[in-house]
Amino acid sequence: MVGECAPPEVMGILNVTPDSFSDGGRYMFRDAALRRAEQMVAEGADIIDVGAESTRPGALPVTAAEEIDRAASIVDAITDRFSVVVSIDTSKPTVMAAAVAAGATIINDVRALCEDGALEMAQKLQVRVCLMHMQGKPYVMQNQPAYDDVVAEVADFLRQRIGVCVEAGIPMERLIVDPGFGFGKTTQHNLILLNGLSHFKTLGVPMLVGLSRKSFIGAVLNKPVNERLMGSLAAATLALWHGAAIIRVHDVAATVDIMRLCHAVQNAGYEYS
Ligand code: 9MG
Repeated sequence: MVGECAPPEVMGILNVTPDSFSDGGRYMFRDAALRRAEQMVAEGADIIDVGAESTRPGALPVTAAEEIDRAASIVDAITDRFSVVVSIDTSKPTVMAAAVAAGATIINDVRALCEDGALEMAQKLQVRVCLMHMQGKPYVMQNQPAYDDVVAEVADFLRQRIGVCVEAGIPMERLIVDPGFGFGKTTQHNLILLNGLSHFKTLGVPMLVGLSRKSFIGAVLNKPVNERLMGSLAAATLALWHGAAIIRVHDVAATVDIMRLCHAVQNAGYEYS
């Protein structure tokens, strides 16, 4: 056997928004959010990603105060009760600070620290940061996204953001990248990205992917959001195979199973001669 690769991690999605695309409103209240977090931990989640502003296409923005109000006490309660890493899904510096003060140790920023003050705040907080690619802004990002070469352009953007972070004093060891499936991409762009995902290993930092229940899976399978589990698992399997280190999902238990199987195969020890 050649060296064992580290087991991938499963990040469970905990939306504390009234309008999240597939579980809108259900986890709005603290007790319900905590029960959901407890369930995901029991199912094997390594990370819980708490998000208080929906990033689905067409979603309206919320204020920083509203985001802090929705997220900080939940981050605090999760880190108090459970032995699990918590990430905060936000682009706003004040929300980053409040969530990290409450116990979050990863910033998951779909805007890759491009908002005013975000880069400086992430550097100051000294936690891990996930830099995601998005073409356009959430409200309009699905209005005719265009690329000459989606894999190369997304990778170039992420490489440039890694450079900016390192320059600002955030070391490579704290960085994670994410090609941003569904964020300013057509179905075809998403499929090409998934097929070309191993290219992102050249960036030299771990890769996170969020594929769970996304529209391109629905478009290929012609299935509504509540019937996309099998498609999501197939997409996650391919992503793991192409080198993803963290998989962001709604369905934790099923993803933990496919992740364990992929990891076992990847470490089985056969080499082509
Ligand atoms: C918040 N959020 C929604 N989808 C996402 C994805 O694909 N990746 C990351 N990092 N965050 C996401």
